[in-house]
Amino acid sequence: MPKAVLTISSKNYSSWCLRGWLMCKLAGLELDEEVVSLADPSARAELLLLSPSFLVPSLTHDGVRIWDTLAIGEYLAETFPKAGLLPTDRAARARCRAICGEMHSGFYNLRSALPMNLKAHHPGFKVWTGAQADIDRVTTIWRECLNVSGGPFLFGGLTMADAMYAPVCSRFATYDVMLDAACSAYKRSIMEWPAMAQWTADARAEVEELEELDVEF
Ligand SMILES: N[C@@H](CCC(=O)N[C@@H](CS)C(=O)NCC(=O)O)C(=O)O
Repeated sequence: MPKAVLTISSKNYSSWCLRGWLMCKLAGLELDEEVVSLADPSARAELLLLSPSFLVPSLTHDGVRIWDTLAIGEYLAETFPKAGLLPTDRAARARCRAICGEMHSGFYNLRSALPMNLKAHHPGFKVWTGAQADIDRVTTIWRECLNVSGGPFLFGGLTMADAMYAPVCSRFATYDVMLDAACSAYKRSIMEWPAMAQWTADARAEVEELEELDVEF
């Protein structure tokens, strides 16, 4: 079987690519990374062939192409059931899917006001009320999950939910978001997850910069 290919864009800015890539690492999938620059028109034309939505990440594995992060997680969980992308307990599995769905379809204010930028650090960043409401909901989810599981990850061991919330941890670090002890410890565990540390190091070495996301706050 040919090696899997994950099409991604910037490691510094693309939070969905980070999620998809972490899910592949969790599944133990050996893959080649195909990096496309979304600013480049010829790369966009090529991407259209790989990802009908124009969006990345897009995974090609065993003749199957999947161009949505949540679908990538579900595909990997189904294809590699022993990898633990979903909890084994039925109720925990349902909660895991629910919080992955919440991340996938919500938190618009948080995502737009605090864009992922692994190279940046904005101490004293002023969070506006709309984004704060999203932060409060995220930290409520984390506290509830960590209380039930005992940590260190949302469902004890790593699952696809941790991949979904990993870019939020990096945003909290970038924008100096104040957290309680439990959420801080969770953020630290995610940032120290070796796959996350590897992605972060790659992102910091990346040359491409998007001016609109590198404004001074
Ligand atoms: N719902 C999609 C969202 C993917 C997405 O928005 N990807 C961004 C990069 S983080 C993208 O490809 N944007 C296209 C562009 O910038 O032209 C998923 O779950 O994969």
